[in-house]
Amino acid sequence: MLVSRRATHLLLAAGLAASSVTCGDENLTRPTPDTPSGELAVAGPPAKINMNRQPPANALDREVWDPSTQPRVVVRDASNVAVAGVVVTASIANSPGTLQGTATATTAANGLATFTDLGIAGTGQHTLRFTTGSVAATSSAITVNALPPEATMGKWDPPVAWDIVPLHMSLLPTGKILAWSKYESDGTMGMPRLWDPTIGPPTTALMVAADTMLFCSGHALMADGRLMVSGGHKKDDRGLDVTNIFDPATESWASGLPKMAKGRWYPTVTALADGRMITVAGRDSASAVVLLPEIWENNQWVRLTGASLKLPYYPRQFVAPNGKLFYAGERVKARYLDVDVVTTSGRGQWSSSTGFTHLWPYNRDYGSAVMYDLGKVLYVGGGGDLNWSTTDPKASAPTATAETIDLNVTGPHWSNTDPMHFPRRHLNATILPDGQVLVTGGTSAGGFNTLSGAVHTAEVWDPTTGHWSLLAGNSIDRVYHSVSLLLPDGTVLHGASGDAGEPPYPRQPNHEIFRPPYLFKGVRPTITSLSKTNVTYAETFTVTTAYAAQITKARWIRLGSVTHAFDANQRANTLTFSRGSGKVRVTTPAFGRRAPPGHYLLFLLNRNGVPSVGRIVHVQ
Ligand SMILES: [Cu+2]
Repeated sequence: MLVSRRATHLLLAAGLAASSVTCGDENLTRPTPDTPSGELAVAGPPAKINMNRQPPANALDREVWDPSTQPRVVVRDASNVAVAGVVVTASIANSPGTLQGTATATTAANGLATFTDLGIAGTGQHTLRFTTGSVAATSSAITVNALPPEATMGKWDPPVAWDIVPLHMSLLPTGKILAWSKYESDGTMGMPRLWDPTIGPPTTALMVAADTMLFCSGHALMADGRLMVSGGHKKDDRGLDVTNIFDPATESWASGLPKMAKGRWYPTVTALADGRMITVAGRDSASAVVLLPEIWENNQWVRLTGASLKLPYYPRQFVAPNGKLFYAGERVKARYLDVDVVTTSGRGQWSSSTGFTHLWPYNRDYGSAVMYDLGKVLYVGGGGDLNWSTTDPKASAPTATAETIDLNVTGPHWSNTDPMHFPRRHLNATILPDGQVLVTGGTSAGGFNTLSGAVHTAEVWDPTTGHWSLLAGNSIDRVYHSVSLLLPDGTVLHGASGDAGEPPYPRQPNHEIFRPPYLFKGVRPTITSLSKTNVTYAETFTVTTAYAAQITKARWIRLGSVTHAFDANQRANTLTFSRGSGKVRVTTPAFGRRAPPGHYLLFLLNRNGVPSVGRIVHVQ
């Protein structure tokens, strides 16, 4: 590249201005001033290019190399003066293969051109060539190895024992996990356990005794990070009217809280856009279905007398972008609930219209649903129990079908997506950092909980293609009362099953950890620090990361709180961000109806979908 002396001079000055932030670790000296006035030396055209840092000796197919092994070259003129502002182009020097990432880098004032996100697709031995103008340098060899099978299938760790069957499970803002069962191993009332995974295995979990039986309650995390637990177990099909709130800061349960108007057994609790909580459905202490939702506001429960509706157990419901509560199922007909409107019937109103229905024309009992991105719901599996208590049409076998519901359009709009490879009931759907949805466990057989149909093979759904991919299988039957929970490190805990008291459902006081394929694709971005962990809406904050140039996506997922094949707390947003030198600037959603206040796991991802470890961020 031929550059006029004047142009080179200007580029050199521009390069120097930038060098203080971009090249702090280089060990070359800057050109010395050659005139008494301090004017800078003016470099001639590039005459030499040399490797300053070699690419990795070994890498995986398509891996985005670590910043510490991204190649760097230095460009000098015929007099050994560093040349600034010239573009260096990288390419593969030999053998088939495709260079991935940004193949050009511009020299700074010290003549260094640093690449930031290179990788090679194509196995075998490669060298890279770096050229500028008519000069070129060749790197040392890079051996690119094929990805391991786990990069496609993921991997299950062996089972890990608990003292209880952790069939209700929540990830708390402290990173600890609160879980409870129906019974202790001696058959007495199940007591919650608080497990700190950094301390030891789940058997080291502390018992945090509750006054009442929390089995079959509904739960979700409040805006301040406490866990709201509504209702509980009086006896089978009969609920308690109690409210329990666990404070992760004091690691204790609040006492003396206002009760609900009705007992609730199998209700769903949801955090609303403004931080209020709502409890919907369940059966009361007399085993009657509770028709009126109750909303937690000003530290008490208020009945929504205008919103009487008969819904089956554990409604799959989400706050929609319009701020209303969206009931996605199990019933065929979906509905919106406006919690504040007042009609002649009272406060609160359900609305629906023609077309507010599943495409699969049966009740999706014990299917799972997730809001995997803003206003986008995946409802998958379910059905298969002809004895299920609903007036809706019922299927005799569980379904493999899945459908998406887009709440961002007026309508909303239902679409078929591909069916899973297995029909499933009692499955768990879990949002992954990369935007895909993992499905674990369940049974493919009809009837309430037929163990012979237990599905061990996991599957993952890609929202961009609508396809399901088969993953590795876990070792234990996990059907009714199984859970799955995304952990901050990007793995998924899949555990529990049984503990219902009836003999053919074996108790599974254990979990297995699933390591998704993205953990086998090489270098993982790391987050060094956050400028703040308490943020508000429409706020931009800084994430310090040496991987900034490799980040292609930022997402956050609300901490999970799961039971009975549904996580009432997880939901995800894709966040806007910009890349800077050594940092990424992330902007939070505009308001609570896009991301209800509370705690989220923030992930940064590279182009392979490899996520960082999640950092917990509190938005309010
Ligand atoms: Cu149950």
